[in-house]
Amino acid sequence: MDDPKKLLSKLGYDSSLDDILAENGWQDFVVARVITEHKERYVVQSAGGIYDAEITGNLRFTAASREDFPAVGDWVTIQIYDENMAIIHKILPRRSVIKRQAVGASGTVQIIATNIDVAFLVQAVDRDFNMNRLERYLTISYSSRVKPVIILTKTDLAEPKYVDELRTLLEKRISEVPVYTVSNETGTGLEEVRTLLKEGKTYCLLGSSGVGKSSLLNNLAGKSRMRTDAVSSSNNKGRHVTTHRELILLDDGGVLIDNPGMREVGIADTESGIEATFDQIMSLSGKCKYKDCTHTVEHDCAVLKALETGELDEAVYQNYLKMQKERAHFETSAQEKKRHDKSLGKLIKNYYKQDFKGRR
Ligand SMILES: Nc1nc2c(ncn2[C@@H]2O[C@H](COP(=O)(O)OP(=O)(O)OP(=O)(O)O)[C@@H](O)[C@H]2O)c(=O)[nH]1
Ligand SMILES: [Mg+2]
Ligand SMILES: [Zn+2]
Repeated sequence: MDDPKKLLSKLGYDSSLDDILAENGWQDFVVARVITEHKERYVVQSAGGIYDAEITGNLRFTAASREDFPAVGDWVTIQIYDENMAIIHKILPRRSVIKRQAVGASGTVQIIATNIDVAFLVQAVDRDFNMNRLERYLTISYSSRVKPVIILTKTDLAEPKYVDELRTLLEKRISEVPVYTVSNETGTGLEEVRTLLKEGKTYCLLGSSGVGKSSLLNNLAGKSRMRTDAVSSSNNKGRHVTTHRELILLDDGGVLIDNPGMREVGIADTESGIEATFDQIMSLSGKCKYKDCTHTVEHDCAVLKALETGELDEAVYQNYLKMQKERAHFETSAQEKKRHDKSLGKLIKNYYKQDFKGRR
């Protein structure tokens, strides 16, 4: 068995967390990392072992939003009360948070994972390959301040020439993001990905269902840790093999977080993420005549000019517009929600005031 301190640092613990514990007077608590989550029930790992955990009533009571609940990847303080049971008291400040805008009416922000160093953006080179989706994942990584790495899987199913073409296309459209190609079937390219993994660092696997995230994790772990499944090509719609997020500590160092495939990747508050993703447009925009140029109808717009000359790719431009629109929509609905909450708060306050007056 590993020495406890060593195990924690393998899990990603570093001394900056010691300072946080000291500042808050939490040194006497046991520190653990959240490794899975099922509807407010958690599994946490500490130096001493793995525990089923629940949050304190106080934590639940004071939680104002989803972000106040523990998420996979979080460092938490716990109190162990049985051989394998624990209570989560506090969530330590998060170094990074990967989140997305949930689809549907609720429109809430969903935390995918926290305290991540690198996001592996996984796409298969078969018919799943989709540049726009990749740009979405990229935007999410940048706005979470997590370094992205693109991993193309299932290279055994495509002509090598096609894989090369994709790589060239990616290097042109998404510069400065490393691209790796692997086959989970034949093992080609796995070694290169393995060299990326560093002890004490956390890697999050993101991508659609069936692209081979869990297969990649198993290959990197050197054994089967996650269930994978043959998604038959006739009915692969909506069948997620992985059903919950899970954090796995690799024997050789490195922590991997596997996720259920995402069908829709809504972007949330990601102005800076969009800027980083569409860096070509951003640098062009410096030459637009108007500072607040929207690059749609303005005269002397450097972006529109580059589009005309072909210097800027039409597809990149269209995806940029689409994501800006979505962001604007997100911001309006977030503002509306705030306004609504505020007026609701006022209403309640007034109600109580009246109530008290009435009684007097
Ligand atoms: N030919 C080939 N098949 C692969 C490769 N990687 C994964 N697969 C197969 O693709 C299917 C789905 O793989 P998973 O690893 O379960 O996919 P996933 O991304 O974890 O899917 P979800 O858990 O639903 O998000 C399985 O049948 C795998 O055997 C690959 O590189 N080549
Ligand atoms: Mg999976
Ligand atoms: Zn412009």
